[in-house]
Amino acid sequence: HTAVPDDHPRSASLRTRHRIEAGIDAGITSRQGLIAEGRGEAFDYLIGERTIESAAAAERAAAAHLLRAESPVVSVNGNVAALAPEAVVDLADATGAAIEVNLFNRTEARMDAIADHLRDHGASEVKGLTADARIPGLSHERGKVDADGIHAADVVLVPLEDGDRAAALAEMGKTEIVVDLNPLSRSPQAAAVPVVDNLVRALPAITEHARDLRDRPEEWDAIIEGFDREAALADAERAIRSGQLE
Ligand code: PTJ
Repeated sequence: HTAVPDDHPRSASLRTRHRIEAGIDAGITSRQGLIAEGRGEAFDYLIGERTIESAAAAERAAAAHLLRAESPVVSVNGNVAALAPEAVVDLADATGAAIEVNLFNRTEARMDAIADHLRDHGASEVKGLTADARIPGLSHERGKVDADGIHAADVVLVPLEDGDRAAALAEMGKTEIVVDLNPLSRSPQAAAVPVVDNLVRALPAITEHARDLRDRPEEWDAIIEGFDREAALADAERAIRSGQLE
């Protein structure tokens, strides 16, 4: 690839796109991941490629949820692994969450490539390969999870989740944190905490809040209860429709 010039007005977004292409070449990202990236870029453009205030509030609530949880898990798919492997490991470190690879289009080759990639970026343990439990209501391959991972988790962060699986996890009674730039998509609609922000901004922001809140457990409940998911979704939709780009 030719390098993306820093002075290109959309250099950050072009660099992100190259990471997805590299993820496909490395056997990490699915070809459908390219389509997902295109949709994400379109919404990010409309929201002004920034973290809106209601998303920042969601990121703080997400951090409080992960810190308060008994068994939090961060779920990783082919797009997340390509875009932000360091940020996933950093977030898991800051919150004590486990990391589990969980794919929409599951293949053993991609599972292994993603687990290796995360370990190369400092993950000490990567779950998802055992696949000894199921999410009820999903077809065999799509429902596979680890018994001591997502299946047992009380709080799951599922960035860029498919709508069916987001609904099935919510149905299992899990507190779901979803990162998705489309506020109308079914996954953020199913989430206790919808984070309408780009994954590459959202994960480091949640980590920063977690580091800030880690030693102040007395504040977690109020932050969680003070977060209004409906208001956050409505605010994101308003930001997109207003078209006031920065
Ligand atoms: O690796 P796999 O097999 O698990 O597949 C992963 C993808 C993402 C391909 C799969 O889950 C999928 O097809 O997802 P969808 O249905 O395309 O949904 C992806 C959602 O994420 C869309 O609503 C996009 O707008 C949004 N999105 C894409 N990129 C980003 C994003 N949201 C936040 N940050 C992004 N970088």
